[in-house]
Amino acid sequence: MAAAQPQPVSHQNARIDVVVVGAGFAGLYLLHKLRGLGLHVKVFEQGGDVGGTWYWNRYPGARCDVESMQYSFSFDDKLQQEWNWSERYAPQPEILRYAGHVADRYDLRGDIQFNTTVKSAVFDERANRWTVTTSDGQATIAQHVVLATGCLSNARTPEFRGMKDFKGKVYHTGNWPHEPVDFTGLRVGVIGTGSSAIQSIPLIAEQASQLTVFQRTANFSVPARNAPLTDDERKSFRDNYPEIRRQAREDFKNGIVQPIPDRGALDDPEHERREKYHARWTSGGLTFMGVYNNLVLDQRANDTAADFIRERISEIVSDPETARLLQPTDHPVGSKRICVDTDYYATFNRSNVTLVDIKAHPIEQILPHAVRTGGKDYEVDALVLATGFDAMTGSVAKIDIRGRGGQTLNDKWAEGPRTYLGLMSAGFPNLFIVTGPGSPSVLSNMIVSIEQHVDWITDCLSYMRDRGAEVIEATHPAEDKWVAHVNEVAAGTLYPQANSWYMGANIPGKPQIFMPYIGGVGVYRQICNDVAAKDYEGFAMTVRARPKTKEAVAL
Ligand code: N01
Repeated sequence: MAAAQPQPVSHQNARIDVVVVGAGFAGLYLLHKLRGLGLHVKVFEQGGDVGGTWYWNRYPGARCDVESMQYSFSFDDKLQQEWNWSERYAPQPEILRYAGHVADRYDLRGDIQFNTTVKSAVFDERANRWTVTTSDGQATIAQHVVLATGCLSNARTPEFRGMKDFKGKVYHTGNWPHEPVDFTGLRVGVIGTGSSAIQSIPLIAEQASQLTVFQRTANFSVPARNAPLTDDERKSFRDNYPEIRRQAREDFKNGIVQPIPDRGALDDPEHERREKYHARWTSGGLTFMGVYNNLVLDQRANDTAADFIRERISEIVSDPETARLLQPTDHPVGSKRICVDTDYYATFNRSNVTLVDIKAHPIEQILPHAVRTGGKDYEVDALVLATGFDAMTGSVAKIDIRGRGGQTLNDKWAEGPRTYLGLMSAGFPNLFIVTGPGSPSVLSNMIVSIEQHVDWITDCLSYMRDRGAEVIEATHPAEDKWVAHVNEVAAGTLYPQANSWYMGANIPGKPQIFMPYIGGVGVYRQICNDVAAKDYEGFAMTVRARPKTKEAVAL
């Protein structure tokens, strides 16, 4: 086969100050804020519309696991007063409509180029400009690039022997078709039992004639207790939004307002502990992990919560062997993102649902109409891969990013991502990352973290402009110190014990390093604010080149 010819590249002439990659919630808010500074911004988005993760993840049952009254923008009070969330956890189509509404409300679409993938970004050290090349063959020159590419946006399809011979349809939860998928009367196989599978399995089971779930690792899941929101519930948020949003930013590690735990799990006698777990199980949602303040710190404390969930599983699931398989035993609860479900465990009581243990017997081969494991063939007409993402770094790694001295970001991150504050990586000037590795990102309510990063970046660009600074970059010593701090904080918790995507453990060959910052959004925000208040301590800024000299400013 002839090698693909390189596409000719043509240059866009319009002056662009900032190229933003991605038009999810981060890209939308960035565009709005940067325009407010009077900057010329161009957003490239590979999808056909705004919404990022909510554009791609259209699988049945997809909804947010953070309550919508909190998983929403806070930057404009009129927006949060006017938008009506219908349910406690809004379904994906509604969140996507919200993203579309934001784009229209602030008239953002004109500066977003859809169906366009950023291929490379190369820094020209003489001009102090990035050249961003896109799939349409254009090259855009910009002073700054902001990667708003999302943490879970690079869907991962494992290689199974014989996959190409499979005759039925294959779907990936992270890249679901736009047209409705009807499984009625079909034998469906789902591979994977993470959040996406746990949300979709109960709905697929209602349609399929037979559903076979291939599970490698059992996950902890708690009931969502989703329900329509009442006017009173909406009103109570709206009336108190300033304080609720402040608390989310400052008082809660994960950016979600919830009852504050005042003690550890072992401080209560067993019957009280069980009552508290029951109360959280009954009210539902992610806040189950917030019942005590040491569940992710102390193994014995964690065991009490894990045992409680395992008991609920054996209570719900009728077949003892299926219940046993569904009970996670290989990681502390919460060390992988806890799942939030509607009727997940009960679905295994249906006569048309079978659970297959592919830990004991890994998938040997995909046949034209079946999945073979443990020497047995499970016949399927369609396959759903709920196999997750190359998280946090995957989407960045797909772009050929070259900084100072032509170094690629992929080379620099070969042993794991290195950033200062999750915002910049040394050697890559004027390149920002929103919710990058080394920031709370996926351990938090993403919108809280997105707003914080976008505000910080916007303030930083405004500061630079006021001082005539042309270049900002993280210094190596500041980055080294931050990476060490991120690792040290993670090592003090139970998180690194799990083979999670937080650790990169789901991708064969990916360096295993705990990527998000566990210190909490409040602490982290304060650190970022302090850095800015100390004239961007740990960053170096360079003033605009005057005739032939460049003067590093001591800022
Ligand atoms: O992906 P996952 P996800 N052979 O990586 C299995 C967010 N999210 O899309 O654990 C067999 O969690 C894998 O098995 P194992 C949320 O943050 C949020 O479900 O590697 N199995 C696992 O069971 C979440 O954490 C929401 O042994 C293979 C599954 O596939 C994150 O996205 C909804 C395999 C992947 O689970 C990712 O969730 C959905 C192989 N080769 C997602 N490779 C909400 O807001 C992988 N697996 C509610």
